Amino acid sequence: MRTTWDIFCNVVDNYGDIGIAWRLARGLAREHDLSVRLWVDDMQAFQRIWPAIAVDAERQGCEGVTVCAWRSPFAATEPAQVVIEAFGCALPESYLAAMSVQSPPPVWINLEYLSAEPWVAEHHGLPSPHPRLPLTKYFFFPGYMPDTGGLLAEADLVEQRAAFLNTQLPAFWHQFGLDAQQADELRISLFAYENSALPALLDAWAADSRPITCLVPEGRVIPQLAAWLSVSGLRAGDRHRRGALQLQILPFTDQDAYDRLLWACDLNFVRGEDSCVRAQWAARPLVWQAYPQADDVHWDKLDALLAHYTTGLDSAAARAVNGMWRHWNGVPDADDMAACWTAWRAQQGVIERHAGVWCDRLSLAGRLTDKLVEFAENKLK
Ligand code: TRH
Repeated sequence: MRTTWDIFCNVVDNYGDIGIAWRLARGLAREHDLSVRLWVDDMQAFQRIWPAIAVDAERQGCEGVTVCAWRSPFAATEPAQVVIEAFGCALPESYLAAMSVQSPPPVWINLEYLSAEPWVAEHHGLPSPHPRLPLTKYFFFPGYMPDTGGLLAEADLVEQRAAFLNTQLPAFWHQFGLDAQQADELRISLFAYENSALPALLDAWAADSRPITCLVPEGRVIPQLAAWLSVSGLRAGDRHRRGALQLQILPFTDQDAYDRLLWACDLNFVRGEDSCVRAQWAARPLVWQAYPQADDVHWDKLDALLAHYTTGLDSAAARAVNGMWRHWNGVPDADDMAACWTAWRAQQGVIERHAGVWCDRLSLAGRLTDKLVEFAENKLK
């Protein structure tokens, strides 16, 4: 009998919660032959990152996963052997009560947000007994170090990326009406939250000495881009030129197609959690915009990842990466954007080589799906 897993995902905002829950569910079903149910409370958001999802279906099979609508009140359901509560989403009370009368009780795991901060390793795997019920919840922290829960990645990610780059790149550009890249051209993807540093970055790109093509999936930065271009609105397919910069709006695609965009571009601006990790696995330079949090606590997360990421990079290149990332995140002590961009451009070759080295180093953290399965199996014994 295959071990049964339930993953619960409450979509707070954006696409990170469902993006991670879906990547995890697919990975567990595909690579570990588990029977996985994914409970999601916002099918609309889910459909944005995976268009095959039917928004009205109570239950549907997709990619080997049983996708279930998480409704309130929650219908009586027999709990799985392993229960993943994504990002402390709080399980339905009736489901929790059903878990408490199972024998043996399910392995209950809270999957936490990813951070490169040093405290993550100390907290990874810690138990928390339920105050009333005979249940224990374990905290599972993804992370960049071997003593954390590791990172989401498909087992064949490197092969998939290489096959795409070897055989599919011309067709990939062609679908957007783009020719093969010119020798001195830089192709950049931009996935970001609203950002006050954006107009100055676009100015710097427009003033660059070499051509830059910026590809922007439809989303939160579109109004800012339209304002910078002095146009009334922007839609997928629109293309505008200002100086050296050509801006093109792309449709928001499914997760796998977005990966291909990251693999194809020379530099990727990413945000939040999942796209940041995917950009690292793309082995290309990236600029990360951390999910903004109250009291700027996300700056700690930013600096923690920067400290890891720039280890082994020579000091001028490390300064250039730090400058871009920190300025993009509104850290007040950073240089202005034009200076940051000039410094980044001067170090581009070094930063590109480092992106490949970093991607290899990431594997040392281990794969989250493998570690989660091992953790759960040990508890089930
Ligand atoms: O959407 P996000 O900003 O999600 C955020 C963060 O995860 C944050 O940590 C969390 O607290 C907050 O949500 C609630 O960024 P993220 O994490 O990169 O998720 C985006 C997902 O969307 C990712 O799985 C990739 C996917 N995606 C597509 O499928 N198609 C696309 O065209 C694009 C641009 C993204």
